[in-house]
Amino acid sequence: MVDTKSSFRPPSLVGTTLEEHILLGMRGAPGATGDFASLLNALSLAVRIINARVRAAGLAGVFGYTGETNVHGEQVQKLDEYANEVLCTVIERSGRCAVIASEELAEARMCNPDGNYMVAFDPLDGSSNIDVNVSIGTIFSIFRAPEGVVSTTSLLRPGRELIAAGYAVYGSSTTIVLSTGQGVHEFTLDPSAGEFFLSRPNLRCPTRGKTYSINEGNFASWSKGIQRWSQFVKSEDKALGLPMGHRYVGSLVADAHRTLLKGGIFAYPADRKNAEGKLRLLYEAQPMAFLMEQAGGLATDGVRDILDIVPTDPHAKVPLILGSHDDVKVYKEFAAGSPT
Ligand code: AHM
Ligand code: MG
Repeated sequence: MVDTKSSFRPPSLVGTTLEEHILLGMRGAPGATGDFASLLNALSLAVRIINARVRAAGLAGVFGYTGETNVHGEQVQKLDEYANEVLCTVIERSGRCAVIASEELAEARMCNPDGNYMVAFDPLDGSSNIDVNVSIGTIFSIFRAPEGVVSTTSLLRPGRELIAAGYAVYGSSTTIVLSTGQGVHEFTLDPSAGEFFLSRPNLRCPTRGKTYSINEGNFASWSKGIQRWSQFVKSEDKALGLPMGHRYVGSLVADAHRTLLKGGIFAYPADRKNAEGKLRLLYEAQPMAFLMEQAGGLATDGVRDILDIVPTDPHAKVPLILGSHDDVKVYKEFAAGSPT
C-alpha cells in the first residue's frame, strides 16, 4: 500500500511565473500593500519591451537601432536611450515610485512624491557589445522611500538599505536574476508565452571558483598590489588550484552572472585612467553587491564592503570586486599589500 503521507512531496517551485513568485513572497508580509509587487511587475514589463528591441538589434542596418540612419533615411534612437525611456515611462506610470536615477539621466528625477519606493537603474549595461552580438543587460535596485519629505538626493544611501535588486541578461536566453532579500532566484523568459518562469531558485555562489575576470589590458596602470594579484592567479600551484582560467566579456551583467553561477572573481579596480574605478556605485555596484551577498559571495572596493559605501552623487564611481568568498578575500590581501 502506498503511504500517501510519507510519499507526499511539495510541488517543485521551478516553473512558477515571476509574478506568482513575487506574490508568494509577499504572502503574510506585514503591511504588504501590493505596491511592491506592482513595481516589480512594472520592471519585468520594461525588461520584456527592451528585450524585444534588443532581439532586433541585428537588424540595425534595417531599423537603425544603434543610432545610425535606417533604411528610410531617418535618424533612429540608440538602444540605450530607448531602454532608458521604456524604464522611466513604465516605472513612472506604476505610480509607486518617488524618485528614479539612471545612467542615462544627468540628474535623479522626482516621480510621484507619495510613491513608497525609489529605483536606480542602468538601462542597457555593456552597450558597446551590441554591435558584436554579445550579451548585454539591464541592472536595477530598489530602496524604500524615507518617511517625510523625499528629494532627488534621498536615493544616495548605502546598499545595505536596499530592499531588492536584480538584473536582466539579454543573452542566448533572456533571464532576470532577482533578490528581494530572501535569496537569489533566476527566471527565464519563455518568448512564446511572454512570461518569465523560475528556472533556478536559491542561487548560491560557490566558496571558491576557477576563473578570474578583469580587463588585463589595464595591467600597466594598476597598483603594485593588484599587479601582484594578477600574477598570482596566473601562477602555477596545483595545491592552490592555480592558475585560474581567465574570462572577460566586458559586460558587467555577463561577467557578474557567470561569476555568481560558477564562482571565481570579477574585478574592475581603480587604475591610472580611472582613479575611482570605472563602474557606478548606485546602479551597477550596489545592486550586484546586494545579489552577490544574498548568494553567499562578497563584494568590495578592495577595502570596504560595497554595501557600506554611500554614493556622493548618482554617477559616483567605485572599484568593484565581487565573487566567491575565498577568492575575494585573497584579492583583498593582495590589494592591501599583504598577500598570504
Ligand atoms: P556601460 O554601462 O556604459 O555599458 O559600461 C560599463 C561596462 C561594464 O558593463 C563592463 O564591466 C565595463 O564597462 C567594461 O569596461 P572595459 O571595456 O574598460 O573593460
Ligand atoms: Mg553599465
